[in-house]
Amino acid sequence: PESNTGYNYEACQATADWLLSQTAVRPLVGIVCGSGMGGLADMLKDQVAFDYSDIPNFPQSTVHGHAGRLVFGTLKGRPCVCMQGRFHLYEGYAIQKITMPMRIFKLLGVETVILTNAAGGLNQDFKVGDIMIIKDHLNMPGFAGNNPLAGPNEERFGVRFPCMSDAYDRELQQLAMDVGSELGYSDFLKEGVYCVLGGPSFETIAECRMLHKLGADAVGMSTVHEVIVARHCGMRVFALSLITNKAVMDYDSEDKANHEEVLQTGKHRAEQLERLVSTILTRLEHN
Ligand code: 6GU
Repeated sequence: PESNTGYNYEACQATADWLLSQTAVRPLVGIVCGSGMGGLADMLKDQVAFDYSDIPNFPQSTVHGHAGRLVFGTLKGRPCVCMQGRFHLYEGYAIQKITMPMRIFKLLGVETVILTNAAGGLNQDFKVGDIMIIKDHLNMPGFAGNNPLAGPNEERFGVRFPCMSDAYDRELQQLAMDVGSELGYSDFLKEGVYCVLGGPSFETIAECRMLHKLGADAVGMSTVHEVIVARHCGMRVFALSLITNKAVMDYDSEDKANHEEVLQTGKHRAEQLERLVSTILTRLEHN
Protein backbone atom coordinates (compact mmCIF):
# COMPACT_ATOMS: atom_id res chain seq x y z
CA PRO A 1 0.00 0.00 0.00
CA GLU A 2 0.87 3.64 -0.48
CA SER A 3 2.67 5.26 2.44
CA ASN A 4 0.87 7.81 4.60
CA THR A 5 3.44 10.55 4.11
CA GLY A 6 1.81 13.63 2.66
CA TYR A 7 -1.00 13.11 5.17
CA ASN A 8 1.01 14.02 8.22
CA TYR A 9 -0.06 16.63 10.76
CA GLU A 10 1.51 19.55 8.91
CA ALA A 11 -0.17 18.62 5.62
CA CYS A 12 -3.56 18.30 7.34
CA GLN A 13 -2.99 21.63 9.11
CA ALA A 14 -2.14 23.33 5.81
CA THR A 15 -5.33 21.99 4.22
CA ALA A 16 -7.47 23.02 7.19
CA ASP A 17 -5.88 26.50 7.28
CA TRP A 18 -6.53 26.94 3.56
CA LEU A 19 -10.20 25.99 4.01
CA LEU A 20 -10.59 28.29 7.02
CA SER A 21 -9.16 31.13 4.94
CA GLN A 22 -11.79 30.54 2.24
CA THR A 23 -14.92 30.48 4.41
CA ALA A 24 -16.26 32.19 7.51
CA VAL A 25 -18.16 29.04 8.55
CA ARG A 26 -16.70 27.43 11.70
CA PRO A 27 -18.28 23.98 11.70
CA LEU A 28 -18.93 22.04 14.92
CA VAL A 29 -20.54 19.20 13.00
CA GLY A 30 -19.04 17.23 10.11
CA ILE A 31 -21.27 15.10 7.93
CA VAL A 32 -20.28 12.36 5.47
CA CYS A 33 -22.93 11.53 2.87
CA GLY A 34 -23.20 7.97 1.59
CA SER A 35 -24.13 6.83 -1.93
CA GLY A 36 -27.35 8.55 -3.01
CA MET A 37 -27.52 10.62 0.19
CA GLY A 38 -25.71 13.70 -1.05
CA GLY A 39 -29.01 15.62 -0.75
CA LEU A 40 -28.06 16.34 2.85
CA ALA A 41 -25.37 18.71 1.64
CA ASP A 42 -27.88 20.52 -0.57
CA MET A 43 -29.90 21.40 2.54
CA LEU A 44 -27.12 23.64 3.85
CA LYS A 45 -27.82 27.38 3.74
CA ASP A 46 -25.27 30.05 2.74
CA GLN A 47 -23.13 27.42 1.08
CA VAL A 48 -19.46 27.66 0.37
CA ALA A 49 -18.52 24.58 -1.62
CA PHE A 50 -15.19 23.23 -2.84
CA ASP A 51 -14.60 20.56 -5.43
CA TYR A 52 -12.23 18.03 -3.91
CA SER A 53 -9.93 18.71 -6.84
CA ASP A 54 -9.54 22.34 -5.70
CA ILE A 55 -8.56 21.54 -2.10
CA PRO A 56 -4.81 21.29 -1.44
CA ASN A 57 -3.73 17.73 -0.49
CA PHE A 58 -7.30 16.40 -0.72
CA PRO A 59 -7.92 12.99 -2.32
CA GLN A 60 -10.20 12.85 -5.42
CA SER A 61 -13.45 10.90 -5.82
CA THR A 62 -14.23 8.58 -8.74
CA VAL A 63 -17.51 6.70 -8.22
CA HIS A 64 -20.82 7.36 -9.98
CA GLY A 65 -23.29 8.76 -7.42
CA HIS A 66 -20.61 10.57 -5.43
CA ALA A 67 -20.27 14.23 -6.34
CA GLY A 68 -16.95 14.97 -4.70
CA ARG A 69 -17.52 18.32 -2.97
CA LEU A 70 -16.82 19.65 0.48
CA VAL A 71 -19.74 21.90 1.40
CA PHE A 72 -19.71 24.41 4.27
CA GLY A 73 -22.91 26.07 5.44
CA THR A 74 -25.54 26.14 8.14
CA LEU A 75 -28.29 23.65 8.83
CA LYS A 76 -31.05 25.30 10.85
CA GLY A 77 -28.49 27.85 11.98
CA ARG A 78 -25.85 25.29 12.96
CA PRO A 79 -22.50 25.63 11.22
CA CYS A 80 -21.64 22.39 9.39
CA VAL A 81 -19.23 20.93 6.91
CA CYS A 82 -20.43 18.16 4.64
CA MET A 83 -18.57 15.67 2.46
CA GLN A 84 -20.68 15.08 -0.62
CA GLY A 85 -19.00 11.91 -1.78
CA ARG A 86 -16.44 9.89 0.14
CA PHE A 87 -13.42 7.71 -0.58
CA HIS A 88 -13.41 3.92 -0.54
CA LEU A 89 -10.81 1.17 -0.31
CA TYR A 90 -12.12 -0.33 -3.54
CA GLU A 91 -11.14 2.80 -5.46
CA GLY A 92 -7.57 1.79 -4.70
CA TYR A 93 -6.71 4.55 -2.25
CA ALA A 94 -4.39 4.01 0.66
CA ILE A 95 -6.53 3.72 3.79
CA GLN A 96 -4.86 6.81 5.31
CA LYS A 97 -6.05 8.80 2.32
CA ILE A 98 -9.64 7.63 2.72
CA THR A 99 -9.71 8.85 6.31
CA MET A 100 -7.68 12.04 5.92
CA PRO A 101 -10.84 14.19 5.76
CA MET A 102 -11.65 13.19 9.37
CA ARG A 103 -8.42 14.83 10.50
CA ILE A 104 -9.31 17.88 8.44
CA PHE A 105 -12.69 17.95 10.22
CA LYS A 106 -10.89 17.84 13.56
CA LEU A 107 -8.57 20.71 12.64
CA LEU A 108 -11.54 22.74 11.38
CA GLY A 109 -13.01 22.53 14.88
CA VAL A 110 -15.56 19.75 14.33
CA GLU A 111 -16.70 18.03 17.54
CA THR A 112 -19.36 15.65 16.21
CA VAL A 113 -19.21 13.54 13.04
CA ILE A 114 -22.33 12.09 11.43
CA LEU A 115 -21.78 9.46 8.76
CA THR A 116 -24.27 7.80 6.43
CA ASN A 117 -23.88 4.86 4.09
CA ALA A 118 -25.79 2.43 1.91
CA ALA A 119 -25.62 -1.14 3.15
CA GLY A 120 -26.91 -4.62 2.47
CA GLY A 121 -29.21 -6.07 5.13
CA LEU A 122 -28.05 -9.31 6.75
CA ASN A 123 -30.51 -9.23 9.66
CA GLN A 124 -33.58 -11.10 8.41
CA ASP A 125 -35.88 -8.68 10.26
CA PHE A 126 -34.58 -5.78 8.14
CA LYS A 127 -36.45 -4.55 5.09
CA VAL A 128 -35.20 -2.58 2.12
CA GLY A 129 -35.57 1.09 3.08
CA ASP A 130 -34.90 0.55 6.77
CA ILE A 131 -32.54 2.99 8.44
CA MET A 132 -30.12 1.32 10.86
CA ILE A 133 -28.49 3.26 13.67
CA ILE A 134 -24.99 1.78 13.88
CA LYS A 135 -24.23 0.69 17.44
CA ASP A 136 -20.99 -1.19 16.73
CA HIS A 137 -18.86 -2.51 13.89
CA LEU A 138 -16.86 -5.44 12.56
CA ASN A 139 -13.70 -4.18 10.89
CA MET A 140 -12.76 -7.01 8.52
CA PRO A 141 -9.95 -5.14 6.68
CA GLY A 142 -8.60 -4.33 10.16
CA PHE A 143 -8.35 -8.05 10.96
CA ALA A 144 -6.10 -8.35 7.92
CA GLY A 145 -3.83 -5.51 9.03
CA ASN A 146 -5.47 -2.77 6.99
CA ASN A 147 -6.26 -0.25 9.73
CA PRO A 148 -6.08 3.51 9.00
CA LEU A 149 -4.00 4.04 12.15
CA ALA A 150 -1.30 1.55 11.10
CA GLY A 151 2.07 3.23 10.78
CA PRO A 152 3.73 5.81 13.03
CA ASN A 153 1.25 7.29 15.51
CA GLU A 154 0.68 11.05 15.42
CA GLU A 155 0.30 11.92 19.11
CA ARG A 156 -1.15 15.33 18.26
CA PHE A 157 -4.20 13.50 16.93
CA GLY A 158 -4.48 10.72 19.50
CA VAL A 159 -3.01 7.75 21.37
CA ARG A 160 -1.26 4.73 19.86
CA PHE A 161 -3.93 2.24 20.96
CA PRO A 162 -7.33 3.93 20.93
CA CYS A 163 -10.35 2.32 22.57
CA MET A 164 -13.17 1.30 20.21
CA SER A 165 -15.71 -0.15 22.65
CA ASP A 166 -17.31 3.30 22.87
CA ALA A 167 -16.91 4.23 19.19
CA TYR A 168 -20.59 4.99 18.59
CA ASP A 169 -21.89 7.58 21.03
CA ARG A 170 -24.73 6.06 23.03
CA GLU A 171 -26.43 9.36 23.81
CA LEU A 172 -26.58 10.17 20.11
CA GLN A 173 -28.07 6.74 19.39
CA GLN A 174 -30.76 7.39 21.98
CA LEU A 175 -31.34 10.87 20.60
CA ALA A 176 -31.78 9.40 17.11
CA MET A 177 -34.30 6.87 18.42
CA ASP A 178 -36.24 9.65 20.17
CA VAL A 179 -36.17 11.94 17.14
CA GLY A 180 -37.11 9.01 14.88
CA SER A 181 -40.15 8.20 16.97
CA GLU A 182 -41.23 11.87 17.05
CA LEU A 183 -41.01 11.96 13.27
CA GLY A 184 -43.06 8.77 12.96
CA TYR A 185 -40.13 6.72 11.65
CA SER A 186 -40.20 3.98 14.28
CA ASP A 187 -41.42 1.32 11.83
CA PHE A 188 -38.27 1.58 9.73
CA LEU A 189 -35.72 2.81 12.27
CA LYS A 190 -33.56 -0.08 13.51
CA GLU A 191 -30.22 -0.48 15.23
CA GLY A 192 -27.42 -2.93 14.63
CA VAL A 193 -23.86 -3.90 13.86
CA TYR A 194 -22.25 -2.76 10.60
CA CYS A 195 -19.57 -4.88 8.96
CA VAL A 196 -17.12 -3.30 6.52
CA LEU A 197 -15.47 -5.22 3.68
CA GLY A 198 -13.02 -3.97 1.09
CA GLY A 199 -15.25 -4.49 -1.98
CA PRO A 200 -15.80 -3.76 -4.84
CA SER A 201 -17.29 -7.20 -5.44
CA PHE A 202 -20.41 -7.86 -3.41
CA GLU A 203 -20.44 -10.80 -1.00
CA THR A 204 -20.99 -14.42 -1.94
CA ILE A 205 -23.84 -16.29 -0.29
CA ALA A 206 -21.37 -18.13 1.96
CA GLU A 207 -19.79 -14.83 2.99
CA CYS A 208 -23.17 -13.32 3.88
CA ARG A 209 -24.02 -16.34 6.00
CA MET A 210 -20.67 -16.12 7.73
CA LEU A 211 -21.01 -12.40 8.47
CA HIS A 212 -24.51 -12.90 9.83
CA LYS A 213 -23.28 -15.67 12.12
CA LEU A 214 -20.51 -13.38 13.32
CA GLY A 215 -23.05 -10.82 14.50
CA ALA A 216 -23.31 -8.38 11.60
CA ASP A 217 -26.72 -6.89 10.81
CA ALA A 218 -25.62 -4.98 7.72
CA VAL A 219 -22.65 -5.06 5.35
CA GLY A 220 -21.02 -2.32 3.32
CA MET A 221 -17.76 -0.87 2.07
CA SER A 222 -17.24 2.34 4.06
CA THR A 223 -17.63 4.31 7.31
CA VAL A 224 -15.64 2.12 9.73
CA HIS A 225 -12.25 3.50 8.66
CA GLU A 226 -13.53 7.04 9.12
CA VAL A 227 -15.05 6.19 12.50
CA ILE A 228 -11.71 4.82 13.74
CA VAL A 229 -9.82 7.95 12.75
CA ALA A 230 -12.55 10.26 14.06
CA ARG A 231 -12.52 8.48 17.44
CA HIS A 232 -8.73 8.46 17.54
CA CYS A 233 -8.73 12.27 17.50
CA GLY A 234 -11.59 12.53 20.00
CA MET A 235 -14.60 13.47 17.91
CA ARG A 236 -18.03 12.16 18.84
CA VAL A 237 -19.47 9.77 16.24
CA PHE A 238 -22.97 8.94 15.06
CA ALA A 239 -23.57 6.73 12.00
CA LEU A 240 -26.54 5.48 10.01
CA SER A 241 -26.93 2.79 7.35
CA LEU A 242 -29.68 2.93 4.79
CA ILE A 243 -30.56 -0.69 3.97
CA THR A 244 -30.71 -0.46 0.19
CA ASN A 245 -30.96 -4.18 -0.51
CA LYS A 246 -31.09 -7.50 1.27
CA ALA A 247 -27.85 -9.44 1.21
CA VAL A 248 -28.40 -12.73 -0.63
CA MET A 249 -28.40 -15.49 1.99
CA ASP A 250 -29.69 -18.58 0.19
CA TYR A 251 -29.06 -20.48 -3.01
CA ASP A 252 -32.71 -20.45 -4.14
CA SER A 253 -32.79 -16.66 -4.23
CA GLU A 254 -33.08 -14.93 -7.60
CA ASP A 255 -31.84 -11.64 -6.08
CA LYS A 256 -28.53 -10.13 -7.10
CA ALA A 257 -26.89 -7.17 -5.37
CA ASN A 258 -26.34 -4.28 -7.78
CA HIS A 259 -25.33 -0.65 -7.60
CA GLU A 260 -28.47 0.66 -9.35
CA GLU A 261 -30.71 -0.81 -6.67
CA VAL A 262 -28.50 0.80 -4.04
CA LEU A 263 -28.87 4.24 -5.65
CA GLN A 264 -32.61 3.79 -6.27
CA THR A 265 -33.42 3.02 -2.62
CA GLY A 266 -31.21 5.91 -1.60
CA LYS A 267 -33.47 8.26 -3.55
CA HIS A 268 -36.62 6.73 -2.10
CA ARG A 269 -35.67 7.18 1.56
CA ALA A 270 -33.29 10.10 1.18
CA GLU A 271 -35.77 12.74 2.29
CA GLN A 272 -36.61 10.98 5.53
CA LEU A 273 -32.98 10.24 6.25
CA GLU A 274 -32.13 13.90 5.66
CA ARG A 275 -34.91 15.03 7.98
CA LEU A 276 -33.74 12.59 10.65
CA VAL A 277 -30.16 13.84 10.47
CA SER A 278 -31.11 17.52 10.35
CA THR A 279 -33.43 17.15 13.35
CA ILE A 280 -30.75 15.31 15.33
CA LEU A 281 -28.38 18.10 14.46
CA THR A 282 -30.56 20.81 15.92
CA ARG A 283 -30.60 18.93 19.23
CA LEU A 284 -26.84 18.49 19.53
CA GLU A 285 -25.09 20.19 22.41
CA HIS A 286 -21.57 21.49 21.97
CA ASN A 287 -19.01 22.96 24.32
CL1 6GU B 1 -25.18 -6.24 -0.25
N1 6GU B 1 -22.79 -5.38 0.24
C1 6GU B 1 -21.86 -4.46 0.38
N2 6GU B 1 -20.61 -4.88 0.66
N3 6GU B 1 -22.07 -3.16 0.26
C2 6GU B 1 -23.30 -2.78 -0.01
C3 6GU B 1 -24.34 -3.68 -0.18
C4 6GU B 1 -24.02 -5.01 -0.04
N4 6GU B 1 -25.46 -2.98 -0.44
C5 6GU B 1 -25.13 -1.69 -0.45
N5 6GU B 1 -23.83 -1.56 -0.18
